Amino acid sequence: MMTPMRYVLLVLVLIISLHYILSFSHEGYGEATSITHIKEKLQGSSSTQKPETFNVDDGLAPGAKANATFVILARNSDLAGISSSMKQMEDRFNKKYQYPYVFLNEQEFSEEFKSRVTELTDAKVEFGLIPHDDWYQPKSINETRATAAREKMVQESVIYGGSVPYRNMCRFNSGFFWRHELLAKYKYYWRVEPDVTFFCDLHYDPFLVMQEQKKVYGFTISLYEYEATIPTLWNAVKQFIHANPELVEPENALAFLSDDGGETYNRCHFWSNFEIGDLDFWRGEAYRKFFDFLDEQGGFYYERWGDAPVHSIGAALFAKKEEIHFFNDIGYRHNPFQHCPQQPAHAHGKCWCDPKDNFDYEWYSCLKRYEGLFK
Ligand SMILES: Nc1nc2c(ncn2[C@@H]2O[C@H](COP(=O)(O)OP(=O)(O)OP(=O)(O)O)[C@@H](O)[C@H]2O)c(=O)[nH]1
Ligand SMILES: *[C@@H]1O[C@H](CO)[C@@H](O)[C@H](O)[C@H]1NC(C)=O
Ligand SMILES: *[C@@H]1O[C@H](CO)[C@@H](O)[C@H](O)[C@H]1NC(C)=O
Ligand SMILES: [Mg+2]
Repeated sequence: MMTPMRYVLLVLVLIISLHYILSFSHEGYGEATSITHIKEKLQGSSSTQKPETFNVDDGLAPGAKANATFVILARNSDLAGISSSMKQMEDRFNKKYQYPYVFLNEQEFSEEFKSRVTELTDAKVEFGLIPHDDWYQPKSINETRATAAREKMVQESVIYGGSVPYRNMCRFNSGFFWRHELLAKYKYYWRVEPDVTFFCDLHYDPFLVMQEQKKVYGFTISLYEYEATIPTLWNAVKQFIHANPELVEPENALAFLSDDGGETYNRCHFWSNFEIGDLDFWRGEAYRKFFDFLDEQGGFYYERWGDAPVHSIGAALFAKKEEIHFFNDIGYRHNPFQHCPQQPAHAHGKCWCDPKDNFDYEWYSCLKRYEGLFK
């Protein structure tokens, strides 16, 4: 039995020790980076070692270190799905790193949207309006032909085959998001979509991987594109290469895209709902000219060219294959596929996905072709 007097004493002792420990973490933010260090301090350790400085794995907030931002294209109606994705991003990674967010929309974001997403993070959040011509179907598109193409795709049950907004989105993501004024001050971006899942704690900063290893494009899932959405895309690509051979990188990743040296497209692409990339790569001469050429063909509207194959073909042709990075330890799901890290990454990231539910070597995955580039 504890007498009231003893109880009061115990509480007092607890308060005093807590105060003592806290005073250390205040005094030496850069010194008391771990329990071990705090213990050494309490024991009056006479260690002459230099105090540990921050590293990305110490659990304290170092703040954004790379020139980078999240980019989220969204409608006001995406608020619930965006909140879910963003909360996970904060919990799994960004509460330690504090990278800013840029939201883009062809309509004004509502006050509710802005306040709800802003309260999910301590980092800076900016909201941008997309310039009219970067989003809407260009005047040069023959609407009679575009309408007929959409109707045919609806009959063939092609996913989003009848949608103009979806086509606007694909064209914008291919050729315009990286030109938006709110992104001008950044070099790297991480694209996030509504209703995705991040399964694992990230113990490092992927933007620093991009920066330090000079990567230009990072992915987690790769797969085959629906043929019906891109029937003439590869012909256009071949025309572009023929007219601009000097823009193609000699150490490219063409073997990821084609099994016959470029004659035909095997439809492999990186799934662009997840991307960590170098904005300056898209801004560069090769990709910019490539996009402009594709845009002139009208295939974003006469077919339904996706930003995933367009980005992937651009990255594979104009970057070195070593500059394309597989973020194997980022557990990620966008319905209906997921990448679940295998051991030991699974345990290291405290991932909550089932390691057996992993798209990497399913028949519809292109990961083996990516890995084949380095064999
Ligand atoms: N502002 C705006 N954003 C859009 C529009 N359509 C799609 N988006 C965004 O563009 C991205 C891709 O759209 P999604 O609808 O997720 O397309 P998807 O990933 O191919 O398909 P599902 O996720 O399976 O529906 C998401 O970030 C959407 O929020 C649009 O008309 N306006
Ligand atoms: C627009 O497309 C339709 C259908 O393909 C074609 O008949 C028409 O000539 C085109 N119009 C112009 C101005 O090119
Ligand atoms: C960040 O990157 C952009 C694009 O490369 C560049 O213009 C800008 O100066 C960079 N900012 C800093 C602080 O390095
Ligand atoms: Mg999506």
